[in-house]
Amino acid sequence: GRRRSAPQLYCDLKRTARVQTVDGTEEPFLSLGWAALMPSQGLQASEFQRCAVVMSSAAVLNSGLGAEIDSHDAVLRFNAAPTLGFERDVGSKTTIRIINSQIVARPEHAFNSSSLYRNVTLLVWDPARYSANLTEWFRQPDFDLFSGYVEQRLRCPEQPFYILHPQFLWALWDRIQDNTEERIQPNPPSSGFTGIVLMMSLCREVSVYEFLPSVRRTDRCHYYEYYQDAACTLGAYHPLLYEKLLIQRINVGGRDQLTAKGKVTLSGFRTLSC
Ligand code: NCC
Repeated sequence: GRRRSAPQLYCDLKRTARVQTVDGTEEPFLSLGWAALMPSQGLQASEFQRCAVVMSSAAVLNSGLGAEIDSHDAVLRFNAAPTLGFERDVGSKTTIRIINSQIVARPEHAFNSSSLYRNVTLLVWDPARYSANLTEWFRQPDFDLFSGYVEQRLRCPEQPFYILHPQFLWALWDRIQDNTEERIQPNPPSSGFTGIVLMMSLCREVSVYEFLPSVRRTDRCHYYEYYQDAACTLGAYHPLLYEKLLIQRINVGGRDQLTAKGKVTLSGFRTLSC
């Protein structure tokens, strides 16, 4: 792929990376009667003005960004990232949480009892093979998200809880590959990148914190855990480095905001004339 200009990248993303959730109209979900299981309101029904996306990076520690983050109309967080005890740096508001299928499937995350996953809009994803059909994926997900999903829908039908469509994830991957000369491994984008594009489609303006690291960058992985692994910031399984290069190209915020706050500002798709 050849490198595209920032306006081209915005328009490519807006046109091709439409947020799509599993809605029960395709097999195998159609025959399984999942249309009735899905939330009645589509995800796209929510619209926000200013949104914040808070990465789980340890670089956010000692940032004092909590109040700024909470001033947004909606805040997106990831996986098991808590706010309790970290309010000064990450804020306390959570509107949407994106989780990968490990959170639902692995007992240590206590998905059915942890308060992290209640009272928020929840989106789960699982890596299907590139261009695998939904039936193959349903039979053999990376981690079994489907049983936990059904249980949670029945237990808590009022909670907006969606499964991200693999086609959406691979459309994002295509955009990342388009923006680079190198051949990227066909692994799905990180939850972080997926969340950024989701918010670009729901919000007028998106502030992203500690995706592109600030001066506080560190080899420590998460703000809420002690282990060190540089791959968390640069990527091993996910094409994280390439995701970050793309986001850097479409940042409309200042350089000082990036260095001091690890903050990137992006325009929502609604504001683009393309
Ligand atoms: O680590 P994770 O991601 O939950 O982080 C959420 C998103 O924040 C961005 N990030 C994180 C740490 C860091 N130092 N720099 C960053 O930029 C990334 O964009 C990341 O997506 C995931 O994407 O779902 C991931 O999930 C974890 C793990 O499964 C969950 O935390 C649950 O425990 C994955 N780690 C492992 O499986 C060991 C990680 O690879 C991706």
